[in-house]
Amino acid sequence: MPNILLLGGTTEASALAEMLARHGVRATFSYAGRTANPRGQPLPVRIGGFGGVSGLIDYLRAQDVTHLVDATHPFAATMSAHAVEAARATGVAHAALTRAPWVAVTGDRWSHVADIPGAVEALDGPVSRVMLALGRMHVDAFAARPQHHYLLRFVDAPDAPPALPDHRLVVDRGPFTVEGDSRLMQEHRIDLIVAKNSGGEGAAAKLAAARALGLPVLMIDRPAMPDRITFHRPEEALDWIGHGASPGRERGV
Ligand code: 3Y8
Ligand code: NAP
Repeated sequence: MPNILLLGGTTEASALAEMLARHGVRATFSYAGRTANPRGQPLPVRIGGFGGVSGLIDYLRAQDVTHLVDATHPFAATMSAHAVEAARATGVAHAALTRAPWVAVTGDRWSHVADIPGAVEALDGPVSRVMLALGRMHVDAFAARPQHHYLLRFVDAPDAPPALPDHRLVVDRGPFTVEGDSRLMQEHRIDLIVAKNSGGEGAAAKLAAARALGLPVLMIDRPAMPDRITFHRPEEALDWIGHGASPGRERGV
């Protein structure tokens, strides 16, 4: 009988959780514990890190997991690397469920940087009004560019004010809408949007809003990922689980 560990935290992970629950597949949904009130799931939920690769290996063995589905965000590179390594060490079947990167379309004014430091580097210009749609974890890096006015958007209110002298903070968890993001950009007279190339729909509204308003976007490209079976639609992952993906098991003796 399959027993799935679903590493979550994205719209696609929540969609797969719904399908697994509907099909009565035994599965556990896992959050890192980054947010105060993560969305409820129709599966048993565990919250918090595993304790590195070895912790994850122990978990896979102790829970007799047969399939590990990594549906974490494309920027959750550490978790994804651990998942590949732990699945290989235990022989547990492994697949990623992620979304294709966004590509610029007519009307988009994107420039690309490789990572957060690259985005900080690119902001060395004159004073601008910057929408930093990157969440809370990397905001301190932008203290190196204090000249700008920043519009920040976090999932939860921070314990201490962000270390940016001139900022406004919006607390909102998304998924977002084009109308809402357009209104936000106009209200705050935004000149530039900084975004991660997350893909998917849940974070795409700001790109459509920027296009409609003719605003430039500084796009942070996603980190490289190890080679692995990768699905882009939850149905494909369900098929893989349901149709004879031979449940990988540690070779018992
Ligand atoms: C904790 C689980 C669902 C999943 C919803 C998606 C959509 C809304 C868009 C902007 C961009 C950002 C951020 C974002 C989006 C979805 C999805 C997505 C971006 C939750 C969630 C968890 C997190 C963690 C959080 C990070 C932050 C990133 C905010 C839940 C809501 C910027 C990424 O405050 C913090 O510490 C937040 C940290 C990692 C990135 C960062 O660097 O700060 N996501 N987001 C997951 C866990 O604990 O395991 O609380 O319900 C999930 C979602 N966030 O089914 O409803 O699918 O991507 N999340 C980015 O993409 O750029 C917001 O503001 O425009
Ligand atoms: P990360 O940097 O790749 O992971 C750092 C550590 O967090 C991992 O080594 C692991 O701790 C723990 N972790 C991450 N995801 C986990 C999960 N689903 N279940 C249990 N532990 C997890 O990850 P991140 O960028 O901080 O993202 C954390 C979570 O937020 C992920 O679930 C991701 O899907 C979600 N999210 C992230 C972003 C983003 O922009 N990064 C956007 C939307 C949602 P141990 O080493 O102790 O096991």
